[in-house]
Amino acid sequence: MVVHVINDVTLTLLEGNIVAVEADAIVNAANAGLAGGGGVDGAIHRAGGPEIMAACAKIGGCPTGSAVATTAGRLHAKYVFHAVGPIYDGRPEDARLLASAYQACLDLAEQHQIKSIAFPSLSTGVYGYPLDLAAPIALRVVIDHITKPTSLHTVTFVLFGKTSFAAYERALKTLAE
Ligand code: AR6
Repeated sequence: MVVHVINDVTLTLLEGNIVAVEADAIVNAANAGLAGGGGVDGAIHRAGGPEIMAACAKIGGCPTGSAVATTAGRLHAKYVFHAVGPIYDGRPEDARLLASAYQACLDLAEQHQIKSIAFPSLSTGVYGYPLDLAAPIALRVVIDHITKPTSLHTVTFVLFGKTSFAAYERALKTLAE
C-alpha cells in the first residue's frame, strides 16, 4: 500500500479487489450501454446484487468519457459511479476521454458531497489501455482535483494484481516528485 497526503486528502494505492473496499462511492469500469460485462463490472454487479443493474437499465446508457451514479446495492458504499473509459486505439482522443471519465466521477463526488471514493484502473483491462500510459493520466486528474477545495477526504485506487499496482506506484512517484 502507498499513502500520499495532498491538501489534507489521503491518496492511497491499494492492491486488491474493489468490491472488498468500503467507500462512499465505488467506481465501476462500465460500458456505454451500462449493460454489465466482465472484469470490475462483473465483480461489482455480482457482489452488489440486481438492484444496481435495475438502476442502470433505467438510466439506459452513458457516453464514453462520462459517468453516472446509481445505488450500490449490497456493496459497502452509498453509490456506484459507472464510468466509461475509452477503448484504446492509440489516438490522442483516448487520453482526453480517459481523463474525462475520471473527472466525471470526481464531479459526481462533489455533487453528492461524498468523503471517500475508490477507483479501479479504468480502461486497462478489456479496453486495452496500456497501464503505463493510463496510470499517469488517472493520477494527474485526481491530484489536480484534490489540490482544489473538495468534499473528498480519501481517494483510493484499487489495483488488481502486482503489475497494475507497480505501474501506479511508478506513476505516482514521478508525478509527486
Ligand atoms: N477489482 C479491481 N480491479 C479489477 C477487478 C476487481 N475486482 N477486476 C478487474 N480489475 P476491466 P475496462 C482490473 O476489464 O478495461 C467490462 O466488460 C483489471 O485488471 O474491468 O475499462 C465492461 O462491461 C484492469 O486493470 O475494465 C466493459 O465492457 C482494470 O480493472 C469493459 O469491460 C479494468 O479492467 C470495460 O473495460
